Amino acid sequence: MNKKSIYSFCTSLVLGIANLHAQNPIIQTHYSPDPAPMVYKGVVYTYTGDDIPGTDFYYMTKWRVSSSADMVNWTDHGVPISLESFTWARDRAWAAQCIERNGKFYWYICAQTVDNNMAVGVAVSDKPTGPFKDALGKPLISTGNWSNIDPTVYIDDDGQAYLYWGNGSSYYVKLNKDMLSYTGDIVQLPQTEASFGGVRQPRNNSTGANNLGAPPVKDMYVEGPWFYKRNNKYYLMYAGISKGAESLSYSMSDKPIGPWKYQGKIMTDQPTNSFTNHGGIIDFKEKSYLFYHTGLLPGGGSYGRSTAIEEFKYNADGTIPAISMTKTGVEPVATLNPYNRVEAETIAWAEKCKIDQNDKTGVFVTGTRTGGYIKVRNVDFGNTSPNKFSAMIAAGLDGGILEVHADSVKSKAMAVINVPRTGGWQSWKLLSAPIDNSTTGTHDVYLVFKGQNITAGRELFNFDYWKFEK
Ligand code: FUB
Repeated sequence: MNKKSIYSFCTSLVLGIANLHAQNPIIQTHYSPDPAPMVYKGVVYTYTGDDIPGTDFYYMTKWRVSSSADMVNWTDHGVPISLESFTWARDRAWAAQCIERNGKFYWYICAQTVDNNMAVGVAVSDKPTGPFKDALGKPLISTGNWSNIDPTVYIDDDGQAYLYWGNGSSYYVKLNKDMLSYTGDIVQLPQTEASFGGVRQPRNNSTGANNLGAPPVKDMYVEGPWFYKRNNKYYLMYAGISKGAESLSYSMSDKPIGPWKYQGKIMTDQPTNSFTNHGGIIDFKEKSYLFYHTGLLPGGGSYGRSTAIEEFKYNADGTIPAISMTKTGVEPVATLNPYNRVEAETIAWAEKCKIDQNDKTGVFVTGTRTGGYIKVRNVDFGNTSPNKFSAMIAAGLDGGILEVHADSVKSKAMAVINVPRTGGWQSWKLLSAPIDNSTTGTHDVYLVFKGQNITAGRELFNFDYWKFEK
């Protein structure tokens, strides 16, 4: 091998390995902007919006939630709330965050009101995945302007909850214990250089959100605050500005209400293919993670944004290092048990399939097509091989083939299910196949969709859940 071919061999090896573990964006079956992570009982929930590709503004209509216990396999819980859930909301289902208090979940959202302003509302549920209901039947924060977007909420150790939000300026109120009302005035934070790295120029209200005023500015608070406390320090991460697009910056304080001290940019100067960036930070299983969004999912862009995650380590003084955007994302922090029922919509990476939901089945995988697959990472088969694979499937037409592979779509199939016509797209049948080649230990599993003869180009079958048996 000459030098050039050795180089190209090494490059393809590196790229091959990178693609093998491509994990960003974390959801490929729909767009997932404005991620707001929440840790509850050993599971991370990610609350997002739902961008509509092809639009020319942020005209979203619903919010979604996914969860993971291992940071790489995300279970889609569908759309628990939409604009229809809030009688006062007209359009623009924008950034939101959910928090638990005393066993109830409060999902703070923002949307455009019937009088064309933006307002913050709150939906409540007994479960992190819903069903949620508008708790008030009216907005919680509605002061008749465009700045009432992007609520972020945190409950301090003394039980006092704070709601921050704002486009152009940030605001906060102290929430009451009911999480549905507040006491005291709405406070607007001073937009000083010391607090936010730059001063925002006056904005023109007629053009609405994301009007950044006259450049150039070093940095400044734009929108998308994320408020939290860690080791007695308070953090306010937000979308600042860098080279004509948003970048994530942050400020710190010793008190929940400031004064805030600008700390610099967290994520910047890498092209995200999106004007906005919006994120959240959590600690989970002794690791720290930044959730953010990019327009990098195929077909994406400023109005087709998707959640991505990077792991990072705080500096010893509690400051946050610069974090680079990657395609590989994060590593699993747990294994997945294939002997429990696994929802088909539990996905590390998916191609050529979509997610749908209805009242009877809940959330399920649909639109499966030849060449498509679902990858599930870090599946632990244990010391003895399973001997049976089962899948709950519905096919309104001639079905197709569902193959199960370990580690690669090209490996010898572990199991093959020939999917017949089941009598309708919601006529579910539990189909099973024996395990052909013994598999033990931990592997990535690929559930591969294939058509045969006339089914090759069509939607093949719907897929609700799967499991292995010994
Ligand atoms: O997703 C709509 C808006 O774009 C959000 O509310 C902002 O934070 C920005 O991401």
